[in-house]
Amino acid sequence: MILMKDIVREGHPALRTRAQEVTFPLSEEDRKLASDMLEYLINSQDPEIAEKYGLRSGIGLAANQVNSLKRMFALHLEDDKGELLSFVAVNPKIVSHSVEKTYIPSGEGCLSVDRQVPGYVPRYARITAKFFTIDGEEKKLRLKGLPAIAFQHELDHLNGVMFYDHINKENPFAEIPDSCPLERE
Ligand code: K2U
Ligand code: NI
Repeated sequence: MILMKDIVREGHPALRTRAQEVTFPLSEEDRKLASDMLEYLINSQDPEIAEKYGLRSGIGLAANQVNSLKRMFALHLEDDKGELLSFVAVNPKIVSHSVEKTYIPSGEGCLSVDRQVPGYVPRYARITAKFFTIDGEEKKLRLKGLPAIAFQHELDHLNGVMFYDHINKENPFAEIPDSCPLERE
């Protein structure tokens, strides 16, 4: 199972390296990595397991964060209708997005960043995402709200981008044009 010791932190070159496309069929190693990443998120959201193993809760995890430069990430969260979104996205892309932006009023965090970095992180409010499942099936999803934000946060990781790269350096809480803050649950 993936533990916090397996998650690389700021300063590790993997977080600033573009991950490479994965070829199908996935190798056994890649299938295990995908399964381990999703398992981490599930474990991290189980209070007993998270406590027992000292896991930080996460709704997304990208391969770069476990020092693997493959274009895949796991997401495990509920959407605003309470539907569970739980999958590993392979070779993910955003194929279209809204002009409107969104952001989390309290800012974003990251399992690879052991500090608070205050400020608004502008994200597209709605996206159409395309990716492959670990079995090579192409999926197309329209996402909004926290799922859309999480997808963009994880896709950034595959491109060596950290959430704070998007924060306004002069004024971290400057109003974001044409944006609407994420509604609290
Ligand atoms: O990639 C990661 O480090 C996991 C991130 C993903 C994420 C950050 C901000 C906004 C969306 C996704 C977080 O650790 S997941 C923790 C979390 C939990 C609930 C809501 C937001 C962030
Ligand atoms: Ni992150």
